[in-house]
Amino acid sequence: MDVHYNCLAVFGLKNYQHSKHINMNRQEINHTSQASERLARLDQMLKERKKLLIVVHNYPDPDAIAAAQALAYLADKRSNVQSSIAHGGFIGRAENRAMLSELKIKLKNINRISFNAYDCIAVVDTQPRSGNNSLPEGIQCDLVIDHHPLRKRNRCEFQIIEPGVGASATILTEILIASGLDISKDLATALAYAIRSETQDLGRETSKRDIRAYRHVYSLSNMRKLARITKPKLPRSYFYKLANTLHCTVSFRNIICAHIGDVEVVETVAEMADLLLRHKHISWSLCTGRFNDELFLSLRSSNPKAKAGKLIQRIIRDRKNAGGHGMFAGGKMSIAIMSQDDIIQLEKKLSDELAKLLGYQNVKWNPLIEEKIE
Ligand SMILES: [Mn+2]
Repeated sequence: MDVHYNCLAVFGLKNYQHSKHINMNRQEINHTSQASERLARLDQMLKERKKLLIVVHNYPDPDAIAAAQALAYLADKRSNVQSSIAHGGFIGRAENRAMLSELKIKLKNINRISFNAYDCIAVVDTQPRSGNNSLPEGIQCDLVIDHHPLRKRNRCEFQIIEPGVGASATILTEILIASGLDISKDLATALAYAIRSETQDLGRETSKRDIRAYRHVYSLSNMRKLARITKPKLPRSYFYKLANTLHCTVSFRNIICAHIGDVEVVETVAEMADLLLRHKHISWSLCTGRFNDELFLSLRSSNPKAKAGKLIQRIIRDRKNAGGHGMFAGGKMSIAIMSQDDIIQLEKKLSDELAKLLGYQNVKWNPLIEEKIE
């Protein structure tokens, strides 16, 4: 594949298209030339810069981590620019922790970053001034690479925002391929895991470009590491939370909800929302969890035409702190000054609000599991 992409640069697009040996359609060729243009712009932007700060979202997921890692690699190899990757939360989910340790990825806490030390700032898998990242308001961002719907117009030098793509890692993989650089086993493994997990094994909001990028990086991956990341050992607390979640889950028609209370690991909320969506008769799942005076929400739909990102903004009536894709979205609300009873009321109201927005009246929630198995 590498050779093919290099041909494009050497012989130009026209010759490339007429080659009988290369099995690529016009659309693929367009995306390949788009990736080459992006690479050229990236090189141009990083010229004469020394240090790049890559900001990802708080509690970053594999897509954010791998995309940032790929950008850091490009900056280093193409422009001799060194990068730090920073986020404002931490990483708790076993799979994501395994990804960091197996692939030796280092992330920094944004609170420890002195912004003056960087002469270029990128935001990856999120956008400036959205509620899920900790880039301070006053800091000018130079580059955005994301696949969430456009938030607000940014005055940044270069932005790639493509909601039609399943993963930010796909956008970076295409640019990496266009660069002709060797992709190390660890980086390929990170990108493969990112695309796989972001798209729920290529089943959720997956474009042809995601599949093509995935095939490329998967073939270069370290399979043993990929297996250890995908199925890591889990702590006892995980099973405890899983049991609790199942016991507090309720459903009505095609909607399933679980308000799982205090969580040690924020990512558990999204994980349980994904799990509950697998219920046979369900096409919407909502899960919430409390962490550090905030209530985190994850909304999922199995309908490719769903507008989960818009819906979650309506449920919590806040556009800054909620948003996402068509089939999966997240948000958060402050519960700092609320009593325990008020929080329980709020959680119940969120389920009712979801059902109402989906057109249901007189909603009666039924427990998923009737009683404890003794
Ligand atoms: Mn993403």
